[in-house]
Amino acid sequence: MRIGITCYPTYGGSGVVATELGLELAARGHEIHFITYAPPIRLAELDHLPDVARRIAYHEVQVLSYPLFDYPPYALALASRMAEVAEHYQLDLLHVHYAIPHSVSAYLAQAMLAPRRLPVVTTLHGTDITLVGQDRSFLPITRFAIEQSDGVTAVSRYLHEVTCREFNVQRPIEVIPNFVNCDRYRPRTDLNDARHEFAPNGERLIGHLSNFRPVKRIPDVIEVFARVRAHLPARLLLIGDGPERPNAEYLVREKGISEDVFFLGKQNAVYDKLALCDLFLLPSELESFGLAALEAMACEVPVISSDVGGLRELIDDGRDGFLVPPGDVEAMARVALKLLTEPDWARTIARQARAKAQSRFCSTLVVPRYEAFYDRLLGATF
Ligand code: GMT
Repeated sequence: MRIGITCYPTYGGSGVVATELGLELAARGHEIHFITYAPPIRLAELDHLPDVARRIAYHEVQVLSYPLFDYPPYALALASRMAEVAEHYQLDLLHVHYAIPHSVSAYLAQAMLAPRRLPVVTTLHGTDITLVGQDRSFLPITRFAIEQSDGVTAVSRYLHEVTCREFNVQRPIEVIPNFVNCDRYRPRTDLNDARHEFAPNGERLIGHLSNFRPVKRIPDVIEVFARVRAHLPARLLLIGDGPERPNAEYLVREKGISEDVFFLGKQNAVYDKLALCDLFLLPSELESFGLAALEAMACEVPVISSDVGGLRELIDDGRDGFLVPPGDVEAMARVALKLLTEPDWARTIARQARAKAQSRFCSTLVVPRYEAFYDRLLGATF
């Protein structure tokens, strides 16, 4: 199949899922065309995947800047580019990730090409529904685009429920969970040098990965780490970047723990860093899925996350990870200390986490569900 994929190419779970899906589909023989304003961050993986690279193209969306346009009309530029690429490369369908504004642009592109058929799939990821989509100014058009898409998927049962309830959407929405490539995200025994760099005296390593927005509750990560560090030698790896980073840096200085906290910024091969960790923290206010937690689990790293949204579908509390009420840093620090001081128990949890990732969320299991979904929409087999 020839598939056009649109997403936010910057750091964020929806862009990561869209890019990983494109890589997986290309590896399975499909031709993938990314249509975005910048190359999606994880396309850097293509440097290691020459066979996949020849089935992937990137089409940049340029937005004209003109003094009259205080708000350059990106959604329109995107729609034009989608229609152009779809026509020129004979795309079979468009798959957009994150409803706003991508599903509206795809709807316009489809209308521009009529009567040629160009099915549109929208995947709902999270804040497009839980936050942004519920802003009164966005709600009607988001609901419209969801209703008009030929196929809609949501990344968790939780998100499916919220979409139906808050948007009063009647149409079918298929839950296809996020996934991880279990070959790249795996436990590692070859990282001793890197481990030594961050923990030269055998300190315990705690990790966090996000786009550093307020919903991620970065101050909780730092508070939990400070409490753990008061009891045992530990270091914190903060992977990612975003608006909360300056606050986080300030907090770390205030607490006098700068020497033990590494702000690593945006990273391409996050699996190289996740696999170093003894523990991963995700104390978010809300997560419709919590992709970073799944990536840590696949690397055989135990996760403590907040007990919210789609994380409840990912983690079995006390079996393959831990769920604590959002904001309860005391509980999170207690579980963290127990895990770090009882390595046999931590190893059991970590192994179960990896087993869960492999048996339920591995790309080899989930990507065929997208293919089957496309197949049903097109009414043909491939
Ligand atoms: O983080 C967001 O607010 C938006 C979105 C993104 O683009 O990063 O993240 C959402 O989609 C991810 C991929 O499906 C999920 O793993 C995240 O849980 C979800 N974020 C939230 O629900 C806050």
